[in-house]
Amino acid sequence: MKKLLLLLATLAVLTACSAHTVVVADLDLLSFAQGTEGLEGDLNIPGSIQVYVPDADGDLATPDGGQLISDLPALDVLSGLGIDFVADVENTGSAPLDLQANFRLAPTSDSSNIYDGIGGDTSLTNSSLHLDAGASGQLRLQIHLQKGDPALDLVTGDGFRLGVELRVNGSSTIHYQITGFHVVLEQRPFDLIPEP
Ligand SMILES: [Ca+2]
Repeated sequence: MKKLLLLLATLAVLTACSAHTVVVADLDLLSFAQGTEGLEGDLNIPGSIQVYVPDADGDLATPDGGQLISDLPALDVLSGLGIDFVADVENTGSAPLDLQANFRLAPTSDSSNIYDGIGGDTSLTNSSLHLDAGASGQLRLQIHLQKGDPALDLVTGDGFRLGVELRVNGSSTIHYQITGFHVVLEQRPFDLIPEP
């Protein structure tokens, strides 16, 4: 009887596991970058600027296709997508600054501009930060999409695109460093079993 109970308990655990999501990939997007170019630097803010990271066209100030993420297994059966972006920012000038960040997700086909609302790109979340002269702060964007969220439909077997639009207002200078950009892919083990 003890054995049977143990077996039933084991089955219950296995059943629970099959309905759970598992993390299948934890991507560190910073490892895709070429050195520190675009990840750390100083910007002069002459009233207002907009920059787009990661920079895909050699100019931080122009919107582009962002970071293409592809060639990963089972992207078409994702049950969840987590994104975590962190940037450390210091106001190195003598006037206050306001920063706003907007996270974008787009299908692979939207290769020229994932910030214009045309071709399928969408806004995922916003974050803002006020920095007095000499102050430091952290800009963080965290998202967890789950099955049923329309934004997750933009992720297909071909991949997807990601990017952040940063707007800075004020007349000062900043030093910035992007310290984290992780993407976590989640799947249900059941979905990974090929249909006969
Ligand atoms: Ca677009």
